[in-house]
Amino acid sequence: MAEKLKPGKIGGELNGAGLRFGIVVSRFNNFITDRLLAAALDALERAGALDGDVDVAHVPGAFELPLAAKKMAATGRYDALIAIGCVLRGATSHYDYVCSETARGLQLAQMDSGLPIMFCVLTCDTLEQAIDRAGLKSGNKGFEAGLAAIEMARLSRKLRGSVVSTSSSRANSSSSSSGSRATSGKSRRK
Ligand code: INI
Repeated sequence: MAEKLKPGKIGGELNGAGLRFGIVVSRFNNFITDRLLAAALDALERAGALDGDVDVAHVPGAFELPLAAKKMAATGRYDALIAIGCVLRGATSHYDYVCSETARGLQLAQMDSGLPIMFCVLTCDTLEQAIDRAGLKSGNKGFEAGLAAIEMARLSRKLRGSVVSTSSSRANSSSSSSGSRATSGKSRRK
């Protein structure tokens, strides 16, 4: 019988100390986005992030989040970003355009920059649904985004030029002088 395969684990620990975070938050529906922001900051603080390591930028609405996130990513100052917004369905198709372009733009910014960007944009049919997700029945999506940002920042640091310790890489490093570096070790984000 074959032995059980033991895959190497690459984890993103929930330790925010020494990481830098950028948060971009929409003022539209700020009754909700303020609560998401407070919970995201709470998650970062509880996980050890420091005051000077977190910046918050405000934009008018969710539609403006992707450009601001892309510009924050381009500064090279951050380990992860969190984009916070709340889009509520109205009587017209405006909602659909704002939702789809915001999601698409944030994913593009993330993939172009190589920087993790958390999607903390509520897309709800009613205000009640949004309230439920900003601290009531369904928890707080801002807190979840804060934790996800830390995990992705840690994981990205590991995947960016670090030694991944697996049983096979340990075996290789003992038989090869080049060791098991996944990359050249340069600190490029992509
Ligand atoms: N922006 C939001 O963040 N949430 C909304 O619910 C919303 N609605 O419903 O219109 C909204 N619209 C504004 C949009 O994001 C832009 O700020 C605006 O179109 C200017 O570009």
